[in-house]
Amino acid sequence: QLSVFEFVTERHFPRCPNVKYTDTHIMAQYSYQTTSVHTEGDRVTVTPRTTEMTFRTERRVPRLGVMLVGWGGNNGTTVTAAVLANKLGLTWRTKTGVKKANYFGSLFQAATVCLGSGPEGEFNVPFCNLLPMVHPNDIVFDGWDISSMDLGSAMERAQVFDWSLQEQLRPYMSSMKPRPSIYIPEFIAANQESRADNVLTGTMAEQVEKIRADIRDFHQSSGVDKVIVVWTANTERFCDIVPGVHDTAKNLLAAIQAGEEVSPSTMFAVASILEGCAYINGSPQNTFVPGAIELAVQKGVFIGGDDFKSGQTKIKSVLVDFLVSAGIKPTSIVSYNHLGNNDGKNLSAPEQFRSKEISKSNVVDDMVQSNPILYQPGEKPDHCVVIKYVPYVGDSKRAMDEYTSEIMMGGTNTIAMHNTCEDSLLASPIILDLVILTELCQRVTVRPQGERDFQSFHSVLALLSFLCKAPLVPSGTPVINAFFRQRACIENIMRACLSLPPQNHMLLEYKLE
Ligand code: NAI
Ligand code: DG6
Repeated sequence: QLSVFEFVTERHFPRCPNVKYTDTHIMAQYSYQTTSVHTEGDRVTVTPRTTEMTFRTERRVPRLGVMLVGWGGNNGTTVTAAVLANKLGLTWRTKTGVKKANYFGSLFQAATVCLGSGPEGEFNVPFCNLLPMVHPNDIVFDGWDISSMDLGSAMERAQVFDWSLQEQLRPYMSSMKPRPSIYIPEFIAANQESRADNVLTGTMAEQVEKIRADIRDFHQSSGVDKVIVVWTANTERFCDIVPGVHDTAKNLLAAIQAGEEVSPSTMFAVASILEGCAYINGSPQNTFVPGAIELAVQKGVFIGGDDFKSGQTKIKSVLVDFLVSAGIKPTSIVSYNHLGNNDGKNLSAPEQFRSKEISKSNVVDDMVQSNPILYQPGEKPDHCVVIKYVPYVGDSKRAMDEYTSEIMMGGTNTIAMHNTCEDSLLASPIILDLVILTELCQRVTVRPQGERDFQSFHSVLALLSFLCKAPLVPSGTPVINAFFRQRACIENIMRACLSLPPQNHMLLEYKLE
């Protein structure tokens, strides 16, 4: 599969001097331009800087295996079935007509990038054509669940897909069965206990070893080249970070041996990292305790999270950015939602709700802090998050938001919105984008001028921020929640891999005489 740039290079710019295609790599020379700001008292010094770099991207797209923790849940079954439906090119009839499998909601499969412009206007290409990357149809799935239900029945339990589509998928889905998983009841809501009929026994250390063996087994038996593990199991309560237990990699490994308090999601993270597999946390809990982060850095394995940014929070990261960057001052944000799926049931317990409340609430911080004209130091809008469990609506989540802002001369602007949609159909394309982007990042290395070796991205893969409610970033680096900044980061890094300048939207070529 040719990337668009290869197509463009061969057809239109046959002698592009800055990009070289070898049999194995795309080598791109890149001038990284930044602006460094230094303050001393009232004096501000602004210095433009340019760093020359080489971006190197491996061209061979591997066969990717994805292991989902919580495979039998709504997200797990939906993403697996959606990929299957796309792969098989399924269509199905509903009361509004015939529907066809697609990947709407996926940045890479359903969004485009403007490569540039010419006499015919702007030239947009599918995001996935920029660089060689995994196609979701080629992903092989496996996973674990504390519920033993096969994926055909679990898909029915999820009530996400139309019945006629389920009927077509069931023969394939029913043959998939989740592997037994780690279950420590106090981390998820007590109301989940009746599901837990597929659980590992033994010491914590033995259970981590079993998960590692499962990863190796899947890797070998499926014939995939690499495996990425994603937590899409129930939201856990936060784990207290105890010095001597969770603070370093060594202590964390010792704590697992000693059977101290370590959450199942952290145990999965440890198992994955020790197997050299990237691990993504799709839920809000603090899986990545300092010891898990240190372990990932030591082993050079990517980790990413936290909490898929799928609906209400995604809109928030657009809307608050719009308001603050337009000079309007949001003073109160109230986000209410109700849903009736098993996620909603689990979140009806206070400790699990608290994890979600935290990840849904921090999303406006960077935008507020960016504007000291509107906000005094430490000042924030009121921000209230409510989640209610209403079984009848199932996976069809209803979200209502009210944004109140101060406008000119004491005026008030209130925006209210209502959003209804299937939660798992929003989350599934995000799961795909997360693993596809993580896999791509495993094939990109960068060498700053003057250095001998190519470097990988930091193990804490901040590039995934676009897809996460509470982005995990390396210590000391800025957390960006604003939607378009996050998207531009992905787009511009991918452009850098092709030696293309960042998209600056200046369109000067149309603005001069
Ligand atoms: P779900 O409740 O349908 O699925 C979770 C699955 O995890 C269940 O099948 C459960 O049996 C299983 N499970 C629980 N503990 C486990 C363990 N220790 N090991 C293995 N399996 C375990 O929930 P859903 O809707 O699939 O969501 C999954 C997670 O993704 C939740 O934490 C949710 O908060 C999060 N999320 C969902 C979004 C969405 O739009 N659907 C967006 C953002 C996050
Ligand atoms: C209700 O808030 C349940 C949650 O799991 C959310 O549906 C999920 O985290 C998506 O959140 P958001 O804010 O991106 O729509």
